Amino acid sequence: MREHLHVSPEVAAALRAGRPVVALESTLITHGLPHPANVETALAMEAAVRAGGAVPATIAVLAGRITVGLTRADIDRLGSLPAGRVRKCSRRDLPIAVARGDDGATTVAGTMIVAQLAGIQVFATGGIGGVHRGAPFDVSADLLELGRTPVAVVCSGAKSILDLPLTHEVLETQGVPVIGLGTDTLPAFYSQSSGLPVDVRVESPAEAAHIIAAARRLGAQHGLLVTVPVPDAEALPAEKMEDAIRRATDEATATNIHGKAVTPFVLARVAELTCGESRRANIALLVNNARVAAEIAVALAKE
Ligand code: PSU
Ligand code: MN
Repeated sequence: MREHLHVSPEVAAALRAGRPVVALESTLITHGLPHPANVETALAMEAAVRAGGAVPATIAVLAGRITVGLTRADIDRLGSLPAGRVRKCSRRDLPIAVARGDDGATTVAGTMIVAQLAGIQVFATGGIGGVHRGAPFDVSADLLELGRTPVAVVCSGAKSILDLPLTHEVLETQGVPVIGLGTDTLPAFYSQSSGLPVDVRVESPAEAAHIIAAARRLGAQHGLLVTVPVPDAEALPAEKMEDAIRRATDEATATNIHGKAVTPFVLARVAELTCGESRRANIALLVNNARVAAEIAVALAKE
Protein backbone atom coordinates (compact mmCIF):
# COMPACT_ATOMS: atom_id res chain seq x y z
CA MET A 1 0.00 0.00 0.00
CA ARG A 2 2.93 2.31 0.73
CA GLU A 3 3.69 2.80 -2.97
CA HIS A 4 0.16 4.08 -3.46
CA LEU A 5 0.72 7.00 -1.11
CA HIS A 6 1.25 10.43 -2.62
CA VAL A 7 3.35 12.35 -0.13
CA SER A 8 3.88 16.08 -0.70
CA PRO A 9 7.49 17.14 -1.30
CA GLU A 10 7.60 19.14 1.94
CA VAL A 11 6.30 16.27 4.08
CA ALA A 12 8.53 13.73 2.32
CA ALA A 13 11.61 15.90 2.91
CA ALA A 14 10.76 16.35 6.60
CA LEU A 15 10.22 12.61 7.10
CA ARG A 16 13.47 11.75 5.34
CA ALA A 17 15.37 14.18 7.56
CA GLY A 18 13.69 12.94 10.75
CA ARG A 19 12.08 16.34 11.34
CA PRO A 20 8.77 16.51 13.28
CA VAL A 21 5.56 16.01 11.25
CA VAL A 22 1.95 16.08 12.50
CA ALA A 23 -0.86 14.31 10.63
CA LEU A 24 -4.29 16.00 10.41
CA GLU A 25 -7.58 14.35 9.40
CA SER A 26 -10.07 15.47 6.73
CA THR A 27 -13.45 14.15 7.92
CA LEU A 28 -13.71 17.14 10.20
CA ILE A 29 -13.42 19.29 7.04
CA THR A 30 -16.13 17.48 5.04
CA HIS A 31 -18.43 16.06 7.72
CA GLY A 32 -17.55 17.87 10.95
CA LEU A 33 -17.81 21.61 10.29
CA PRO A 34 -19.79 23.72 7.80
CA HIS A 35 -18.19 25.76 5.01
CA PRO A 36 -16.31 28.11 5.29
CA ALA A 37 -15.47 27.45 8.98
CA ASN A 38 -14.16 24.03 7.92
CA VAL A 39 -11.55 25.44 5.52
CA GLU A 40 -10.56 28.24 7.90
CA THR A 41 -10.13 25.76 10.75
CA ALA A 42 -8.10 23.29 8.68
CA LEU A 43 -5.76 26.11 7.65
CA ALA A 44 -5.57 27.42 11.24
CA MET A 45 -4.61 23.92 12.42
CA GLU A 46 -1.85 23.75 9.81
CA ALA A 47 -0.59 27.18 10.93
CA ALA A 48 -0.64 26.04 14.58
CA VAL A 49 1.43 22.96 13.70
CA ARG A 50 3.99 25.19 11.96
CA ALA A 51 4.02 27.63 14.90
CA GLY A 52 4.78 24.65 17.14
CA GLY A 53 7.81 23.76 15.02
CA ALA A 54 6.50 20.83 12.95
CA VAL A 55 5.33 20.22 9.37
CA PRO A 56 1.56 19.64 8.93
CA ALA A 57 0.37 16.71 6.82
CA THR A 58 -3.37 16.88 6.18
CA ILE A 59 -4.49 13.51 4.82
CA ALA A 60 -7.31 12.67 2.37
CA VAL A 61 -8.09 10.58 -0.72
CA LEU A 62 -8.15 12.85 -3.79
CA ALA A 63 -9.71 11.22 -6.85
CA GLY A 64 -8.55 7.83 -5.57
CA ARG A 65 -5.04 8.99 -4.61
CA ILE A 66 -4.19 8.66 -0.93
CA THR A 67 -2.55 12.01 -0.30
CA VAL A 68 -0.33 12.97 2.63
CA GLY A 69 0.10 16.74 2.81
CA LEU A 70 -2.80 18.49 1.08
CA THR A 71 -2.17 21.84 -0.59
CA ARG A 72 -4.21 24.91 0.27
CA ALA A 73 -6.09 24.45 -3.01
CA ASP A 74 -6.86 20.80 -2.12
CA ILE A 75 -8.27 21.87 1.27
CA ASP A 76 -10.34 24.61 -0.39
CA ARG A 77 -11.76 22.19 -2.93
CA LEU A 78 -12.53 19.41 -0.45
CA GLY A 79 -14.10 21.89 1.96
CA SER A 80 -16.33 23.41 -0.71
CA LEU A 81 -17.77 20.18 -2.14
CA PRO A 82 -21.43 19.60 -1.33
CA ALA A 83 -22.12 17.30 1.61
CA GLY A 84 -22.44 13.73 0.44
CA ARG A 85 -19.99 14.12 -2.46
CA VAL A 86 -17.03 12.98 -0.38
CA ARG A 87 -16.82 9.42 0.92
CA LYS A 88 -16.17 9.24 4.68
CA CYS A 89 -13.17 6.88 4.83
CA SER A 90 -12.60 4.69 7.81
CA ARG A 91 -10.58 1.44 7.51
CA ARG A 92 -13.12 -0.40 5.38
CA ASP A 93 -13.71 2.49 2.99
CA LEU A 94 -10.12 3.12 1.86
CA PRO A 95 -9.93 0.34 -0.76
CA ILE A 96 -13.31 1.35 -2.18
CA ALA A 97 -12.34 5.02 -2.55
CA VAL A 98 -9.01 4.09 -4.16
CA ALA A 99 -10.53 1.58 -6.60
CA ARG A 100 -13.29 3.93 -7.67
CA GLY A 101 -11.16 7.05 -7.93
CA ASP A 102 -13.38 8.78 -5.37
CA ASP A 103 -12.67 11.77 -3.19
CA GLY A 104 -12.51 10.54 0.38
CA ALA A 105 -12.16 12.21 3.75
CA THR A 106 -10.24 10.18 6.30
CA THR A 107 -11.67 9.65 9.79
CA VAL A 108 -9.45 9.19 12.83
CA ALA A 109 -9.13 5.48 11.92
CA GLY A 110 -8.46 6.20 8.24
CA THR A 111 -5.93 8.92 9.05
CA MET A 112 -4.09 6.68 11.54
CA ILE A 113 -3.68 3.97 8.89
CA VAL A 114 -2.24 6.40 6.34
CA ALA A 115 -0.06 8.21 8.91
CA GLN A 116 1.47 4.92 10.01
CA LEU A 117 2.19 3.88 6.40
CA ALA A 118 3.84 7.24 5.77
CA GLY A 119 5.93 7.05 8.96
CA ILE A 120 4.15 9.84 10.87
CA GLN A 121 3.91 9.15 14.60
CA VAL A 122 1.76 12.03 15.87
CA PHE A 123 -1.74 13.03 14.73
CA ALA A 124 -3.96 15.87 15.99
CA THR A 125 -7.73 16.05 15.90
CA GLY A 126 -10.69 17.27 17.96
CA GLY A 127 -12.51 14.22 19.21
CA ILE A 128 -12.38 10.52 18.47
CA GLY A 129 -15.35 8.33 17.63
CA GLY A 130 -16.59 6.05 20.40
CA VAL A 131 -19.46 3.88 21.51
CA HIS A 132 -22.84 5.40 20.63
CA ARG A 133 -25.46 6.14 23.25
CA GLY A 134 -28.28 3.65 23.25
CA ALA A 135 -26.46 1.54 20.62
CA PRO A 136 -23.61 -0.21 22.47
CA PHE A 137 -22.92 -2.38 19.38
CA ASP A 138 -22.11 0.79 17.40
CA VAL A 139 -18.43 0.98 18.30
CA SER A 140 -16.43 3.42 16.16
CA ALA A 141 -13.67 1.86 14.08
CA ASP A 142 -11.50 4.59 15.64
CA LEU A 143 -11.34 2.63 18.91
CA LEU A 144 -10.28 -0.60 17.18
CA GLU A 145 -7.71 1.27 15.10
CA LEU A 146 -6.22 2.73 18.27
CA GLY A 147 -5.83 -0.88 19.42
CA ARG A 148 -3.91 -1.94 16.32
CA THR A 149 -2.01 0.98 14.77
CA PRO A 150 0.98 2.63 16.45
CA VAL A 151 0.16 6.34 16.12
CA ALA A 152 -0.30 8.84 18.97
CA VAL A 153 -3.62 10.68 18.65
CA VAL A 154 -3.80 14.09 20.33
CA CYS A 155 -7.43 15.02 21.00
CA SER A 156 -9.90 16.42 23.54
CA GLY A 157 -11.39 13.02 24.32
CA ALA A 158 -14.74 12.26 22.75
CA LYS A 159 -17.97 14.23 22.48
CA SER A 160 -20.65 13.46 25.01
CA ILE A 161 -22.93 12.60 22.06
CA LEU A 162 -21.30 9.23 22.82
CA ASP A 163 -21.50 6.88 25.77
CA LEU A 164 -18.27 7.98 27.42
CA PRO A 165 -18.06 5.30 30.15
CA LEU A 166 -18.43 2.56 27.49
CA THR A 167 -15.94 4.33 25.23
CA HIS A 168 -13.49 4.43 28.15
CA GLU A 169 -13.98 0.68 28.71
CA VAL A 170 -13.30 -0.17 25.06
CA LEU A 171 -10.07 1.85 25.14
CA GLU A 172 -9.00 -0.28 28.09
CA THR A 173 -9.97 -3.52 26.32
CA GLN A 174 -8.03 -2.43 23.23
CA GLY A 175 -4.93 -1.74 25.33
CA VAL A 176 -4.76 1.97 24.53
CA PRO A 177 -2.86 4.09 27.07
CA VAL A 178 -4.86 7.24 27.84
CA ILE A 179 -2.56 10.10 28.78
CA GLY A 180 -3.96 13.29 30.33
CA LEU A 181 -1.93 16.38 29.51
CA GLY A 182 -2.57 18.64 32.51
CA THR A 183 -5.65 16.62 33.46
CA ASP A 184 -6.56 13.67 35.70
CA THR A 185 -9.71 12.88 33.75
CA LEU A 186 -10.66 12.13 30.17
CA PRO A 187 -11.83 15.43 28.64
CA ALA A 188 -15.34 15.47 27.14
CA PHE A 189 -14.67 17.67 24.10
CA TYR A 190 -16.73 20.85 24.83
CA SER A 191 -16.26 20.29 28.55
CA GLN A 192 -12.94 19.84 30.27
CA SER A 193 -13.84 16.66 32.13
CA SER A 194 -15.92 13.51 31.73
CA GLY A 195 -15.10 12.47 35.29
CA LEU A 196 -13.50 9.27 33.98
CA PRO A 197 -9.87 8.73 35.02
CA VAL A 198 -6.94 8.79 32.60
CA ASP A 199 -4.16 6.21 32.98
CA VAL A 200 -1.50 8.79 33.63
CA ARG A 201 -1.31 12.54 34.00
CA VAL A 202 1.63 14.39 32.46
CA GLU A 203 2.40 18.08 32.71
CA SER A 204 4.24 18.72 29.44
CA PRO A 205 4.33 17.66 25.78
CA ALA A 206 7.87 16.34 26.41
CA GLU A 207 6.58 14.01 29.13
CA ALA A 208 3.90 12.71 26.75
CA ALA A 209 6.56 12.20 24.06
CA HIS A 210 8.62 10.19 26.53
CA ILE A 211 5.76 7.70 26.95
CA ILE A 212 5.21 7.49 23.18
CA ALA A 213 8.95 6.80 22.76
CA ALA A 214 8.77 4.04 25.37
CA ALA A 215 5.89 2.41 23.45
CA ARG A 216 8.02 2.53 20.28
CA ARG A 217 11.04 1.01 22.05
CA LEU A 218 8.81 -1.78 23.36
CA GLY A 219 7.65 -2.44 19.81
CA ALA A 220 4.05 -1.73 20.81
CA GLN A 221 1.70 -2.28 17.86
CA HIS A 222 -1.09 -0.13 19.29
CA GLY A 223 -1.85 3.57 19.39
CA LEU A 224 -1.85 6.01 22.30
CA LEU A 225 -4.34 8.70 23.18
CA VAL A 226 -2.98 12.02 24.43
CA THR A 227 -5.91 14.02 25.77
CA VAL A 228 -5.90 17.80 26.08
CA PRO A 229 -8.88 19.66 27.59
CA VAL A 230 -10.53 22.48 25.62
CA PRO A 231 -8.93 25.84 26.61
CA ASP A 232 -10.51 27.27 29.77
CA ALA A 233 -12.02 30.36 28.16
CA GLU A 234 -13.94 28.32 25.56
CA ALA A 235 -15.14 25.41 27.72
CA LEU A 236 -18.91 24.87 27.91
CA PRO A 237 -20.77 23.38 30.88
CA ALA A 238 -21.79 19.76 30.28
CA GLU A 239 -25.41 20.39 31.34
CA LYS A 240 -25.73 23.04 28.67
CA MET A 241 -24.96 20.50 25.94
CA GLU A 242 -27.03 17.67 27.38
CA ASP A 243 -30.48 18.76 26.12
CA ALA A 244 -29.26 19.25 22.57
CA ILE A 245 -27.40 15.93 22.62
CA ARG A 246 -30.39 14.02 23.91
CA ARG A 247 -32.64 15.57 21.25
CA ALA A 248 -30.19 14.93 18.44
CA THR A 249 -29.56 11.29 19.38
CA ASP A 250 -33.31 10.65 19.80
CA GLU A 251 -33.94 12.14 16.36
CA ALA A 252 -31.25 9.93 14.83
CA THR A 253 -32.95 6.85 16.26
CA ALA A 254 -36.45 8.01 15.31
CA THR A 255 -35.50 8.76 11.70
CA ASN A 256 -33.62 5.49 11.33
CA ILE A 257 -30.19 6.99 10.76
CA HIS A 258 -27.44 4.48 11.32
CA GLY A 259 -23.91 3.35 10.44
CA LYS A 260 -21.45 5.97 9.35
CA ALA A 261 -24.20 8.59 9.00
CA VAL A 262 -24.91 8.76 12.74
CA THR A 263 -21.91 10.83 13.83
CA PRO A 264 -22.20 13.52 11.10
CA PHE A 265 -25.97 13.78 11.70
CA VAL A 266 -25.68 14.19 15.46
CA LEU A 267 -22.75 16.63 15.14
CA ALA A 268 -24.68 18.87 12.75
CA ARG A 269 -27.89 18.72 14.79
CA VAL A 270 -26.14 19.59 18.06
CA ALA A 271 -24.45 22.57 16.38
CA GLU A 272 -27.86 23.74 15.08
CA LEU A 273 -29.58 23.29 18.42
CA THR A 274 -26.87 25.19 20.30
CA CYS A 275 -26.91 28.00 17.71
CA GLY A 276 -23.27 27.59 16.84
CA GLU A 277 -22.10 28.37 20.37
CA SER A 278 -20.48 24.97 20.45
CA ARG A 279 -18.57 25.77 17.27
CA ARG A 280 -16.33 28.33 18.97
CA ALA A 281 -15.23 25.70 21.51
CA ASN A 282 -14.79 23.15 18.73
CA ILE A 283 -12.46 25.38 16.70
CA ALA A 284 -10.50 26.53 19.77
CA LEU A 285 -9.73 22.97 20.86
CA LEU A 286 -8.82 21.84 17.34
CA VAL A 287 -6.25 24.61 16.92
CA ASN A 288 -4.91 24.11 20.45
CA ASN A 289 -4.52 20.36 19.90
CA ALA A 290 -2.62 20.99 16.65
CA ARG A 291 -0.14 23.20 18.49
CA VAL A 292 0.28 20.70 21.35
CA ALA A 293 0.75 17.83 18.87
CA ALA A 294 3.53 19.80 17.17
CA GLU A 295 5.27 20.26 20.53
CA ILE A 296 4.98 16.52 21.18
CA ALA A 297 6.37 15.72 17.70
CA VAL A 298 9.29 18.11 18.31
CA ALA A 299 10.09 16.42 21.65
CA LEU A 300 9.69 12.97 20.06
CA ALA A 301 12.20 13.84 17.34
CA LYS A 302 14.77 14.47 20.10
CA GLU A 303 14.13 11.15 21.94
N1 PSU B 1 -16.15 13.57 16.48
C1 PSU B 1 -16.19 14.92 16.37
N2 PSU B 1 -16.00 15.48 15.14
C2 PSU B 1 -15.74 14.74 14.03
C3 PSU B 1 -15.69 13.31 14.18
C4 PSU B 1 -15.90 12.79 15.41
O1 PSU B 1 -16.40 15.59 17.36
O2 PSU B 1 -15.58 15.31 12.93
C5 PSU B 1 -15.37 12.46 12.98
C6 PSU B 1 -13.92 11.94 13.10
O3 PSU B 1 -13.34 11.92 11.80
C7 PSU B 1 -14.08 10.54 13.62
C8 PSU B 1 -15.39 10.12 12.96
O4 PSU B 1 -13.03 9.68 13.28
O5 PSU B 1 -16.20 11.30 13.00
C9 PSU B 1 -16.04 8.97 13.70
O6 PSU B 1 -17.11 8.48 12.94
P1 PSU B 1 -17.83 7.09 13.37
O7 PSU B 1 -18.49 7.39 14.69
O8 PSU B 1 -18.80 6.81 12.26
O9 PSU B 1 -16.74 6.07 13.50
MN1 MN C 1 -20.54 3.97 14.00
